[in-house]
Amino acid sequence: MTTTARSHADAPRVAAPNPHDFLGIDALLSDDERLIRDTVRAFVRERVLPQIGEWFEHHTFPRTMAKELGDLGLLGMHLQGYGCAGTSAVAYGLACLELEAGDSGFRSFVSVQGSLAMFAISAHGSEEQKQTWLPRLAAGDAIGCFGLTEPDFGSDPGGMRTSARRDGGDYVLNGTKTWITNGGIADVAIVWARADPDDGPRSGSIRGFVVPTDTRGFSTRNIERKLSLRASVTSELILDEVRVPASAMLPGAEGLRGPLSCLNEARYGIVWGSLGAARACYESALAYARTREQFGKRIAAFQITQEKLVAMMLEINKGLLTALHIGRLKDRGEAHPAHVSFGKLNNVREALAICREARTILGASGITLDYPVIRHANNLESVLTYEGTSEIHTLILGQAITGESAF
Ligand code: TGC
Ligand code: FAD
Repeated sequence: MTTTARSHADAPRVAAPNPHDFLGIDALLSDDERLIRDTVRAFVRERVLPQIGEWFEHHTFPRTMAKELGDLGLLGMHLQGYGCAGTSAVAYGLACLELEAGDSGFRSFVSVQGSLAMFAISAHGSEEQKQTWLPRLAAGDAIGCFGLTEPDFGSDPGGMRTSARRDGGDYVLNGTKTWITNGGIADVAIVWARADPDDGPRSGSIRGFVVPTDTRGFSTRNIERKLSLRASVTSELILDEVRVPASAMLPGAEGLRGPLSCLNEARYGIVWGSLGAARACYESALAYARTREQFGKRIAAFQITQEKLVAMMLEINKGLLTALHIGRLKDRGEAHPAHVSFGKLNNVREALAICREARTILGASGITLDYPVIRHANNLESVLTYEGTSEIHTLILGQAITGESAF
């Protein structure tokens, strides 16, 4: 039997793949999803990209942006009621993607406000807590933060020492939280504490408290000299005999399950968001390679450059399919936390590799803020660590497939 090689002329006439959406994933989205995606993309192009280099350089997140993000309906957008937009998980993921194509600091702001602070109140709060805080947080009139990590308990929050001592009709909070996004600009903090500290370490019940940041004894100290996520405020929260009424406790969250349920939401946003940073770096490297000449040729014509660009394009498309699949599972109520760990581990790891590789294509130009690549690569170092390090997500997945806990 003889075989005849098919030429391109024999192939069915289909459009050549788009280098910016190679697998045509756009076609898998609904009109509503594309509209939200395009709206956020335009916002990032007009309001974030022109100034992000300066904000990153000056280590600042402009507080006025909270209101703009609120006006767009992006804060707590996947939550229902109380001024929240009530979108699908996929739409929320697409917004995270576009925001992080601008800068991880913007996606972080939206993650912490919507998926951590607001979700904690929405899922576990009392009616009074919801009515007091959710509309203001959704509008961007108030800023929220989420205090879980402590100086001695990062990956292992179950060991936390922050305490909530019952005193008559009040609780009195003592302890220190650290690495808290938005801490220094927040109006309200969700503080996780051990509510019966006299029972000893690891016992007792972890509870969440809704703490207005102007409560006496509550103070913050910003963490300076960060070389990553510079367009984001990261702070210590110091709680020194902070007295709150018992009604400040989140009634629906008891044990470590409470804060971890919030992390599922924020981790999900990162599954998408990290690919925004990766896409921005791929596009920057592709554009640069098509114009930069060395040895009398465009560097895009060198095989090694092409290999790098192709590897980036493959991982972005694979990552997007993963994100979309997990998003559709989430919208059907079928996403397990381990699915989210799959996406967070894979997509952040690949996004960071893409940003670093993109930096090499830009040569020396790649190390400046004139191009986005080193900024994104530096940001993703934080993203790899927060919301569960890559090692912790590996162990979550290891446990899911072997049944053995190796923490
Ligand atoms: P473990 O015994 O496994 O679990 C304790 C209880 O929690 C339940 N659970 C979950 N519930 C909901 N969602 C999840 N993903 C859950 N994972 C576990 C579990 O069923 C159990 O429930 P119950 O009722 O039986 O008590 O707890 P462990 O102490 O062994 O820890 C497990 C581990 C290591 C996975 C967990 O501690 C962990 O995820 N560590 C990583 C910590 C982390 O991710 N911190 C993030 C801080 S916030 C942040 O980084 C914000 S950055 C924001 C930004 O700027 O974008
Ligand atoms: P550690 O837990 O000390 O880990 C150090 C190393 O040991 C890591 O490589 C880790 O993977 C590894 N390791 C730990 N345990 C194991 C194990 N069992 N097996 C194998 N390896 C292990 N937290 C909040 O609560 N709220 C926030 O808003 C917030 N925002 C943040 C913003 C930024 C910019 C950053 C950088 C962090 C933020 N965090 C926040 C904290 C973040 O969640 C923690 O940094 C993270 O959980 C890791 O904790 P750690 O830094 O103490 O590292």
